[in-house]
Amino acid sequence: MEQTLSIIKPDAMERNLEGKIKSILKKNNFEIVKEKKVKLEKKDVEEFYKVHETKPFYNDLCNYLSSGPVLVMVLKKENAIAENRKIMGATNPKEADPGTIRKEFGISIDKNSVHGSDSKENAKKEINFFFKD
Ligand code: IDP
Ligand code: MG
Repeated sequence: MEQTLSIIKPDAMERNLEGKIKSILKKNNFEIVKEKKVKLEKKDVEEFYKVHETKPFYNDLCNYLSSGPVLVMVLKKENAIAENRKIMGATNPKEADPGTIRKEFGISIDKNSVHGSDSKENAKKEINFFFKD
């Protein structure tokens, strides 16, 4: 069984989509093994998204992710990383497949409702970032 990190971003939290997104995860047989609602400081987001620090959207991304509460979850399933990316859909909601979370709920490329780890290495790092025990 694999684990991945999922975040429900501020745009979705603000629209009270937490329950709807969690029910999509459960319907797709993800087990939510850990979860916490947090309001991140900008410096936390800067560290979390350090891989993107040279991108033109980095500063906006860090401001946005620290603009309101988010729900951070550890998801467990066979091939959880790829399976979660599949149900999330493409980064840009306009390009996401029908039925995906981003197609259904995403507003724009930045306000795309959810984050999901993209590799085993990053999943491990990201889970450890939020749940160091
Ligand atoms: P991902 O979330 O699908 O893995 P990444 O390329 O890792 O996409 O980008 C991280 C986040 O940065 C995206 O989810 C999105 O919120 C934001 N982002 C990515 N590309 C752009 C862009 O071109 N403009 C604005 N924001 C972007
Ligand atoms: Mg990514």
